[in-house]
Amino acid sequence: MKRTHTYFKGIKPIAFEGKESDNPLAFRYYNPRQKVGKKTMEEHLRFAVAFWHSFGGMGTDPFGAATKTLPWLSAKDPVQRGYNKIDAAFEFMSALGIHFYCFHDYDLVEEGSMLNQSEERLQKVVAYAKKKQKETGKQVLWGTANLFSHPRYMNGAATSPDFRVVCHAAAQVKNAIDATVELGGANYVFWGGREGYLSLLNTDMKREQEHLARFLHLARDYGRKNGFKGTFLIEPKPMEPSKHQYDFDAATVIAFLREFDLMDDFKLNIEVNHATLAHHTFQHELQVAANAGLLGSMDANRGDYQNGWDTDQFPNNVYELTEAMLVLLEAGGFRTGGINFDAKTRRNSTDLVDLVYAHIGGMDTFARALLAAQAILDDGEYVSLRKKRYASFDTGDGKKFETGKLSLKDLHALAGKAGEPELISGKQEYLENLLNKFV
Ligand code: XUL
Ligand code: CO
Repeated sequence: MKRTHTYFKGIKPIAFEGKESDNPLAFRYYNPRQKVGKKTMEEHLRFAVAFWHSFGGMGTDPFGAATKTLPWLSAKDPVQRGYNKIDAAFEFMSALGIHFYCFHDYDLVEEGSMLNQSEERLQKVVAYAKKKQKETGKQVLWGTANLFSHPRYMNGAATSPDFRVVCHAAAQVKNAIDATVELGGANYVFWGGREGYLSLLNTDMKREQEHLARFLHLARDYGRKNGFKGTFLIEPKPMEPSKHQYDFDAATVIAFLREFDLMDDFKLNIEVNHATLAHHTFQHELQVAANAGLLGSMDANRGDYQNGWDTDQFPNNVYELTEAMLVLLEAGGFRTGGINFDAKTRRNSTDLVDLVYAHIGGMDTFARALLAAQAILDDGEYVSLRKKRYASFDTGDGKKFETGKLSLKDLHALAGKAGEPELISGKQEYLENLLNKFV
């Protein structure tokens, strides 16, 4: 069962060489052990690889067949393919110096034709992954169940109108939680691509959302009873593949968690391209989650300014990620979460080394953003300008308003007394330039 095969031939461990380096197979900014504030870069960023895109993505799209040859998928036996995929992933993580990975149940091994066959396969591959983790120190950032690919989920999984489908989804989640616990995973994710609807004409939305809440309670109870001490994460997305997904955005998910009493166990996994599909910025979604104390983890990628779908490209926008890193740092950073590259190389990027370039680029971009954000916070002007904007609430009547000591009538009286307030600039361009100084 053990393999010593090399899939990424000729790729030596990627080293930090500094920003003057011409070596395309080196980091220019990501220097894992460099201190940024109180933590090292690797402690801040906690990068993870995504099994589905990086070791399962073949380059198919709705218009065309696979373009990529993934040598670890060439074995005849599905369990052997699972072992080989794990070998490839661990080899890749070692080369990049990435310590975490994320998986769906059926990324680890293909689903069988019967539930018990799938379970047997999964247990074998999980045992192998556990052994590899022991040998290498690599860890699971999060596990999840694929509740969207199989045709049975075409009407939803936990929200399917067919109870038999809900049972299948539950079985998968039970097994995926077991796998996550067995592998010591720090988080368990729910992304509900099919938990939503295509048409209200055939949908009892209220009943479906109650089923989703019931399902999450059962999963939480099972996990807690069976040794899962990590964080449960919900990953918002507004649409695709459902026309309307119930976990639309961070605010919607937080309201749902509050309504159904799930706030103590669940946090949010915010994905860049999901935020932009919801017509928000990534930093907006992070801030909404942070304000509720629910900023759990991130799925890193980027959309496309012209296309309106989930293109899942690797991140490369330092300016935008600097804003995101400001939110993360001000919220105190990750606890159990991290940065999972839920991103894929383009369909015509067909060399294996393209996967290495993609991750180097993503990691360097986040490293630059982290450095810039920390420098902005250390400089302090950004923080003090924002604080100053609210200075009228720091003392006097403004403070009384904040502490609930004034009525609407009191405010009316104060308005009459104060006269028309003078205009105070929001200084947006000044702040944008300030950010630019540090990126
Ligand atoms: C889909 C997506 C998923 C989740 C895990 O848009 O982001 O890959 O991250 O199911
Ligand atoms: Co994702």
